[in-house]
Amino acid sequence: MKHKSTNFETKCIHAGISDYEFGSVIPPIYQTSTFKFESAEHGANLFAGKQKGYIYTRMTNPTVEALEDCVAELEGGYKALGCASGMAAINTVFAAMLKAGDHVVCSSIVYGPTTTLLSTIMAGFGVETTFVDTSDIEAVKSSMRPNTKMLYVETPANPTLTITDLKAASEIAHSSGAKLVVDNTFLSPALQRPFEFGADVVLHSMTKFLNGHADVVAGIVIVKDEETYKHFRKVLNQLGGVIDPFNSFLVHRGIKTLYLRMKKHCENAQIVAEYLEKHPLVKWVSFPGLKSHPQYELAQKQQDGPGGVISFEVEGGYEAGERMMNSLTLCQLAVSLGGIETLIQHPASMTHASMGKEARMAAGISEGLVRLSVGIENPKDIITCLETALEESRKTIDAPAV
Ligand code: LCS
Repeated sequence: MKHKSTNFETKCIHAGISDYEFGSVIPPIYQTSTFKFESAEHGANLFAGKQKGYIYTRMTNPTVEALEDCVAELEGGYKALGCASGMAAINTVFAAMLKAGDHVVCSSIVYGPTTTLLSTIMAGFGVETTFVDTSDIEAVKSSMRPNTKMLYVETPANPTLTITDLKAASEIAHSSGAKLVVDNTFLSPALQRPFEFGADVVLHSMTKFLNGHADVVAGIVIVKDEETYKHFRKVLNQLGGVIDPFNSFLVHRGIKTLYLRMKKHCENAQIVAEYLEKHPLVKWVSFPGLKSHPQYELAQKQQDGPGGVISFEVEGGYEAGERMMNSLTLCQLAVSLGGIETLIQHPASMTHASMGKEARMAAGISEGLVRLSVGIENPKDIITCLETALEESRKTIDAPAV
């Protein structure tokens, strides 16, 4: 009988299906679009759900299923649905849970395209959204309406790292007859498992920490019960935004080292955040592992670590920040996060540009904010790179006004 460990590092290696064809230790890549039926009757039975088996890869595929079962177990859910990207996962959740006339309460700070999706496409379909600072639980409570079907939170939020109290949020959602959906991308199940605090649906951009190697775009939705799973599966099958077998294999391989990577991401980010906080050319730093983070205590309660993402602002405004980003020698100037390499980007002109300045200002995403995804390099090398770049940024401050 399969030994079920409760230790996360063991789960990263063994979670999900363990018996593969031919005794393969690692899930084989079933790179096929379709599956042969033994007979016409067999095909009909599979379609009718009278027999278990595979039909067509948009519906299910053994390599994809191996990854889905692994992530579902890591999150403590019932089953999962692998998607083509994080945005495909979010679209699947919205399509499965919302209809015209429904109302959504969403964190004012979430990944830019999530905000835009709600305020444009979903609004066009007749779904209204109220964006609210979900770290303010009273504000969340007063935003709920009789037709609110979903409370959507990202915690820590991209890019400010604002934290939402998941237990309080789930209590508010449930007492209003709504469901709590949590984007858990920034921490991964290694550091936060929203179902433990009452969430109804959890989703990820697996492009980030779950895969961890910056070589795949993928997403996943995890649900708690069979009924929801069956409904979501039908919706995903109709929308069509499924993950493919090869990317499933790569993400599954990445997950084997999730525990180790997250530990190192947290350690490195803590060192870098403390360094930045003391630096005279840094205006402010937001990182859940710093006592100066307004929700440090909450992070200690609901997270098993601070995560690997830091946001900060350089003295001297946009120009100084730009000069700093153009002077990097090790950290790479690129969007995305959660990979083994350190990445830096400027949300106002990049990941959150689609929101528009007004919405960014209202949400507290300043024009000078820089986001750093700390990799697993030696932290001394990351700091040396930042030190040189910050010194370069000083030149814009010291330059005489023309
Ligand atoms: N959720 C969060 C929290 C994200 O950060 C992202 C992407 C998504 C969902 C969407 O996932 P995707 O479709 O890209 O797999 N965040 C990005 C970022 O901050 N920079 O580039 C992508």
